[in-house]
Amino acid sequence: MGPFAHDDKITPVHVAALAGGVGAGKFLRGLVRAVPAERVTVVVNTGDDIRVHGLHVAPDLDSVTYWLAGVADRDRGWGRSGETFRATGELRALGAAGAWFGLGDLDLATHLFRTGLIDQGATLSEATAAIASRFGILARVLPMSDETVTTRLGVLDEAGRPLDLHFQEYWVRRGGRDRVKNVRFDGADRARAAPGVLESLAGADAVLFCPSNPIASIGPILAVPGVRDALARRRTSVAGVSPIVGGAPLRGMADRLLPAAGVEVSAAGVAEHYEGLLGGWVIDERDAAMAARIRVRGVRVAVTDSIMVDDGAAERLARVALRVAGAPA
Ligand code: FO1
Repeated sequence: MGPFAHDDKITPVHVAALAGGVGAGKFLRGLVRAVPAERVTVVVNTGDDIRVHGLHVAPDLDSVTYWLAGVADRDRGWGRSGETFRATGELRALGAAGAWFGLGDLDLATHLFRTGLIDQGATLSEATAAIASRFGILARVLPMSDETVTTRLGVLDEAGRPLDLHFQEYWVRRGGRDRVKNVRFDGADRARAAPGVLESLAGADAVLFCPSNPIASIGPILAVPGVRDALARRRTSVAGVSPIVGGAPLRGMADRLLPAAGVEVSAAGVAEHYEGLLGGWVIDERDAAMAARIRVRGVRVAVTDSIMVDDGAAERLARVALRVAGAPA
């Protein structure tokens, strides 16, 4: 421990975090208790973004924003608490093409506002900053890129027919029932990292991988040119929290996507998938037996209770992650 008390917030640490959906939201609430929020930059996946009813919907940017603002729906995992779905109900009655995607009435305001700004010439980064500011968020929330990158899946349906689906069509419209054969990030090779992304990944004292889906959430961020190199160059102070506990994701579809990428569905399998990028890896107590397998790859391992039952648990987990990254707060 440094010269300051354990629970103070004056340790001068800057942290960058790579983030996706609900696991990231919970973790980030803990991180901004461990480190002053002004010193946290969150780089967010936009591969799930989709146009619905002419609106730019950015599920992971919104998840991060709503969780940090304390307005997320903890049980549903996405969207806002106290939400109603009257507009979506009406759109379904009208037979609107995109109405399979449930947009809450409060959430709709975010998409209307973001789309309006973008139509007037703002970048996604600028629109994101405006939304974060409305919610009083002190952390810097950055999309991974201002350019369009789209996560698409090659799947086989129940009859064995091949389909090519947007991530949201796979997960929401079709309920994740198809067998995933491959995942790709269309547009990633041409995309440029958004302003501040590569700078924060290079300049932070620690970079943390949130416990997010390694394929659908972290995968698109790593596919943006320059991101992998920025992490590999400072690998020793990069650490992650395993999203896989006891051989399964706590939530979501990582267990269906990891095998399609040839990755074992385990805390060790994900660490190996991030090989060359990680200096430290946090695994749950249930996976303690895997620590040696990860350590032989030159990665420091911390074993802890990683279940974020509340913000206090998330803060403890964030402190463990910072410590294993070599930047205790
Ligand atoms: N998930 C669902 O399971 N059903 C939905 O209708 C749905 C709508 C939705 C709208 C806005 C938003 O920000 C997220 C939404 N999600 C919905 C969650 C989303 O599909 C995924 O969980 C994330 O993209 C993964 O991080």
